[in-house]
Amino acid sequence: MSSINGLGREGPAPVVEDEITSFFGSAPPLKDSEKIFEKLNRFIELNSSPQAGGDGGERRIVCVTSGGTTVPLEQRCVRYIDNFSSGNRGAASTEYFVKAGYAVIFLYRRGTCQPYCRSLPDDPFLECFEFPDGSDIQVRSSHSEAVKRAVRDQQAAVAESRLLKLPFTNIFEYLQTLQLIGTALKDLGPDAMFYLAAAVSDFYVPWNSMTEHKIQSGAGPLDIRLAQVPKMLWVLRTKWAPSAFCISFKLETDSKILLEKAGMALRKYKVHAVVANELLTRKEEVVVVSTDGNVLVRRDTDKPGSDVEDPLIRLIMDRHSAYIKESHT
Ligand code: PAZ
Repeated sequence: MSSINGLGREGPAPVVEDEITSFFGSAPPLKDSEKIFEKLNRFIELNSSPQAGGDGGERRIVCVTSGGTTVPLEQRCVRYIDNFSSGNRGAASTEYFVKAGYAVIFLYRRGTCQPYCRSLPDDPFLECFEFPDGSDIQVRSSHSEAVKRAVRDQQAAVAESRLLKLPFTNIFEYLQTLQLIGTALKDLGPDAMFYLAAAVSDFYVPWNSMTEHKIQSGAGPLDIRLAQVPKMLWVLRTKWAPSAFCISFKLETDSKILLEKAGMALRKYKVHAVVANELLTRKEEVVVVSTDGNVLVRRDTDKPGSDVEDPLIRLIMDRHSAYIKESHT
């Protein structure tokens, strides 16, 4: 599945504009794009006022991408190619960014892990409530602390305009929304950050070569030709938001090639760091690869329930601060 989805594949040389124009030109129009654009601009405006940062400065804004993109096989989609990503990395990172004072645009795959919901049971809505003795619905005492914390933190983040959630399902919606965010954040220059933790498909079926209706099984074995998704990271870095601080991720299952591939991505896309992780250990440790060298970041195993995102976000924030300082000198 992941090889079809192309996770971890090195892209071709920086994409030509034709490929990108053709990708966006043939994609189905993004639903509600005007509303999304308005929401984005309002969020950016609120966080760019001199009061927003609390200490006399503007608040920094980070776009966190999270979860995997699907690749539809039919226009009226019944079947699609997917990948493993749970959205845990993006959701956890969002919580730590908000805690550190950032405003977060959380671009997430529908149905994946959400910020502040990680400590809730798997089926939170049905598991968290009860009707004791036929009285009104209430939160089960066993879940009450976790639910209270989740509701309080999520509502505070939204009320203080620190969290804007934008959903996607397929590769078209993801890249179209990322483009809107990229161009909306352009004017923030180095104060904006992209933290691209989503697992993005490398191959797709172009919309205009996709069958409209459900593929029929009677026709025998299925041959599908997948086109390469243009490497939008390059466009993000050179056109949409060239001054933004940019962190990309690299996942591999073979530890022998992980750091080499992360280094190649760093050089090719000129991102400020690549977070390298292995499928099986991704919740325990990551390596931050940059031109300053490689830094191993580990979860604090002495602290029960700790996250690798806690030290990771602290490191990324320090790097972002240094970048902003450097950009102003
Ligand atoms: O979403 P999750 O917490 O299950 O996994 C996170 C991750 C492995 C998808 C992320 O850390 C990552 O490496 N994303 C980029 C994957 C890639 O395209 O190489």
